[in-house]
Amino acid sequence: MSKVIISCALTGSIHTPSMSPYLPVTGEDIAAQAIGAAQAGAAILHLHARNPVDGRPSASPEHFMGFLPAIKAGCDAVVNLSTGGSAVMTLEDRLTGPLMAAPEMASLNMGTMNFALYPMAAKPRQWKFEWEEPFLRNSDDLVFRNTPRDIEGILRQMGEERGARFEFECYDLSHLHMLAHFRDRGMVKAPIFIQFVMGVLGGVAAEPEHLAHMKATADRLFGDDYLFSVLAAGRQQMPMAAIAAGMGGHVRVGLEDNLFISRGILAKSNAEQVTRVRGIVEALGREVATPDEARAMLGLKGADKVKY
Ligand code: KMH
Ligand code: ZN
Repeated sequence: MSKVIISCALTGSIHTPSMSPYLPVTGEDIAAQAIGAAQAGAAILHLHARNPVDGRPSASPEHFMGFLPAIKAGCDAVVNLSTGGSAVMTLEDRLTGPLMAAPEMASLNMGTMNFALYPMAAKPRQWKFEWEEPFLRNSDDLVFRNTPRDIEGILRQMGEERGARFEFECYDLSHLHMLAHFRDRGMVKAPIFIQFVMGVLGGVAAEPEHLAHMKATADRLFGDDYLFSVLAAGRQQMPMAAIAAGMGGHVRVGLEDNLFISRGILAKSNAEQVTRVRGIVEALGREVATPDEARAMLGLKGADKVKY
């Protein structure tokens, strides 16, 4: 089995500041936690931007630049910028930071879908900022837009024009077939890095039989041309990562997708989750890939080719 690429998703646009004091939202905290996650073994750092004042998801290039240079100076991990941003953003807004930065990797969401965060609003808590509760509650009437035309545009602008390669976010079987469609159009080239995204309310549930079926489908559609990673949101994060590693896959952890390190215990940093999943991977007898080994496996352009 290959070495295991550990991705870490540092902050995302799902959780809000009142949910955890350890969720990094300032440029300094995002950079420090990213470097810490790299030191713990993360080869890829998946990054969203936030408004440093109130932690609101942000598309602003200025907010991306609040951490990108420090991360580049502080570690050799691969930077993977989100083109998903937040479902409340327009596609144009979502792309402003990634287009400016021209990173080695970018996420690419393979279908329009519901992305329901509102169950998290139901839990009574003291909200630090007034934007948090409505942001969560209104996700019951929100569409996370990723049409084929949107996907084609991101492939062209981030891939063909800026040399980024992709973490293809597949939340369900239909997304695998959409990815195969773009491979058939000649717009997606091997090695294809597929993230099976599980446990988002709007996508496939984080259950082993769904993972087995997603992998069997990807095997049939992509053969030897793909690598798979698994991210499970919430409490299934580590169990599904363990199964993924046992199946020969790669893993993604991070506070973007899960705020806890164990039942009822908040993770104190992204590095804590990276350390936990590294222990699982190594206990299974596999080795963790370095950033340069990940670059070789994924055909990346190199950190010297980014624009920040
Ligand atoms: N938050 C993950 C469930 C993206 O940023 O483009 C999916 C994700 C998508 O990370
Ligand atoms: Zn993300």
